[in-house]
Amino acid sequence: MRIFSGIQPTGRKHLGNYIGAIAQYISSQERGEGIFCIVDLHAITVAYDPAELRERLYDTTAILLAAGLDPERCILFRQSDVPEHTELTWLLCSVTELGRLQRMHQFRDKSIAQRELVSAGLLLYPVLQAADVLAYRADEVPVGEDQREHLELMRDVARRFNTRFGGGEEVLVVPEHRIPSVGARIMDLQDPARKMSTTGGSAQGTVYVLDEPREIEKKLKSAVTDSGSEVRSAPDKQGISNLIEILAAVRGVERTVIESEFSDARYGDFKAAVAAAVVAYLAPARERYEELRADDAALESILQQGALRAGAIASSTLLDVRTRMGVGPLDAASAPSTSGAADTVNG
Ligand code: AQP
Repeated sequence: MRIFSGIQPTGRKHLGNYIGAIAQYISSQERGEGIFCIVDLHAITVAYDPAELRERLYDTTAILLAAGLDPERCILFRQSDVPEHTELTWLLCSVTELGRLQRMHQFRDKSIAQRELVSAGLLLYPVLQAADVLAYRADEVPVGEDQREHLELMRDVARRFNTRFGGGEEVLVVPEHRIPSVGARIMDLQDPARKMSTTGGSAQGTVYVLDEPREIEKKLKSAVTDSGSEVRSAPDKQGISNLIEILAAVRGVERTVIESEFSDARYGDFKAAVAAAVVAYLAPARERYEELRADDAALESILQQGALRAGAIASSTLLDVRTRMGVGPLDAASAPSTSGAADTVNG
């Protein structure tokens, strides 16, 4: 089983990213061949600072390693080091419906939030995401709930490609999403109607992976709840429901287990228990992070080794795709090398 997922090197990674995505990456190393990509090309679709992007990329690499990704057991690389991703994006544009891209929730939300330019990249974001996954013929994609719509598009793109160019074969694997049953959508602690988010949330309502324990406690203890007193999930109790979700995800149990355990608890005591659990949950990653982040050269070396391995897989898919689409010469052996990753990496 091949598992692929990408994560943006934007902002500071938060508890939603950790529970919805990173924790799944770590556990997937036990289940199959994990390929994880830090998607710097996605990050340039909204306003950004070039120097900061590079720093954030190393930050994100160090967080993933600190959380438990092991480059001996998975492939970890930077998207822009493997040019097959961008080539496949263009090729897949020919089987992607424009109207569908324009209706994507993320495109609509983010284009409204843009103060200056709404870039074409923002519209094509889901096609690049499809290319990321399809280039590796991945079977499974661990993501949070907010990515469900993009995953559906990706599956349709793969199916349409296979119908149009596959000649009856599944040239591109139609991947399954893996959205956790608990913790798929962690909400902002101050505004539990909105998801915890890098760009759209409140600072007080967002727990960052690298927050100090005291900061985490403060944020969780001041989480918005309701005027009731029952620790129970309900549509009109979004704040408490979110805290139940967080504690269930952190402990790896069902929500009902948390509801039974805290059925007689007061909100204050419940919040204190959630805070303690989150502090303990994030502590190992925070403690390992500083040492890993201090060594840019070591991080760069891990990414480059990962890009070499990723490029070898992606270039073989691209050869197949190009041939099927009638792009380039028919004789694959005479085609110019598409292994740009190796060129990039070897400088
Ligand atoms: N609140 C969340 N709950 C559960 N999972 C979440 N994810 C994001 N937010 C939540 C999952 O995290 C992974 C990485 O997301 P990304 O690459 O989009 O990184 P990001 O841009 O830093 O994350 P945000 O917070 O989602 O940014 P905004 O809101 O600014 O676009 C994905 O698998 C995602 O599902």
